[in-house]
Amino acid sequence: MTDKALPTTARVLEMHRMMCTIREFDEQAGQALDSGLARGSVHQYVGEEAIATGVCANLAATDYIASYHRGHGHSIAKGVDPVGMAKELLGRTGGVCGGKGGSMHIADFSRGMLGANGVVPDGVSLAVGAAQAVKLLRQDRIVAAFFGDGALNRGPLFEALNWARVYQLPLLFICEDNLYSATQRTGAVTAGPGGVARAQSFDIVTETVDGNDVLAVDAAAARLTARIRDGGGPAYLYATTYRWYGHLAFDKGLYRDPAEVKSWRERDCIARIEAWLIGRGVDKAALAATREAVKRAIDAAYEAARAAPFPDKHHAFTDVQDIGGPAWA
Ligand SMILES: Cc1ncc(C[n+]2csc(CCOP(=O)(O)OP(=O)(O)O)c2C)c(N)n1
Ligand SMILES: [Mg+2]
Repeated sequence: MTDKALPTTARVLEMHRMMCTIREFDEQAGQALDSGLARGSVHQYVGEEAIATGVCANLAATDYIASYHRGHGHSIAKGVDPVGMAKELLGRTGGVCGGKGGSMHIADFSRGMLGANGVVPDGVSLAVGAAQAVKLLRQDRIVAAFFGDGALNRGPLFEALNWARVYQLPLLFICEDNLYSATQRTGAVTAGPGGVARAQSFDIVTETVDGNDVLAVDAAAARLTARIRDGGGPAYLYATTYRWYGHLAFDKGLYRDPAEVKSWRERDCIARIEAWLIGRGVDKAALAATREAVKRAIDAAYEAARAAPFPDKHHAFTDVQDIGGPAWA
């Protein structure tokens, strides 16, 4: 897609379905944590769906992504099966990581999803390594690294930007700025001119988009990924957005002004694209049917997860990195 060509209705309908799928998955992920079915932590992506959707719409199955703690949306948009993800959240067999990783460790190499990551912002370090490998092996693929605004004040991001630019790696950085790093307003702890300047200081090309506008994200991602595929080196997409819920599913987000939350909910990425589609002549009933079909599919995913057995205890030490055996212990 170029600037001049508006996306086809079919493409936008697909992105709409994807955003609805991500939202429904994470609404139910939050309920699973609240009810004790999911263990550990769950960071919901509700409100931010347009970014993962618009970026991944420009990635091939063979491309790689790396993510962070709020990673369910990126995984689904990259093609990871929601059934395997629901099983993973609930710690069951058939989970994408055998039920042993949970929400923050979802990875599925078969879909190019290199992993969520609980360490801020180590997904970008992983992505640089993957992009370096892609370049050394002369492979025809690119890498996309999603991270939050909390990464803007962490050293590994600067190392990653520097390395990617020095070696002109095929890497798209995507900063999802939802204004908060856990309970802290990021702007209050960020020196300098902000998140875009961070990348510009490494001479990396940047674009800024309204991250709640999936068409804007799609168009910017199309331009930047085309540039990267042409050998133009790394690029950086800065997308502004907002998470509807607390940092974790059980955080009520009381540190946020309710008026601020309300104003961002009014900018809902799904409602916006539905209005656009209706303007294109799509029937309201067709959009409602998509939402219902998505709900049924996600209900079935969590139902399958609840029905699946926990992993056998004899598998507790499989898939675990060998760090040296008894001598190390
Ligand atoms: C190295 C490191 N320090 C601190 C934390 C604790 N922590 C978890 S999430 C988070 C804030 C992240 O904010 P951001 O990157 O903006 O992502 P968001 O939660 O807003 O999506 C922090 C500080 C961590 N996970 N890793
Ligand atoms: Mg944030």
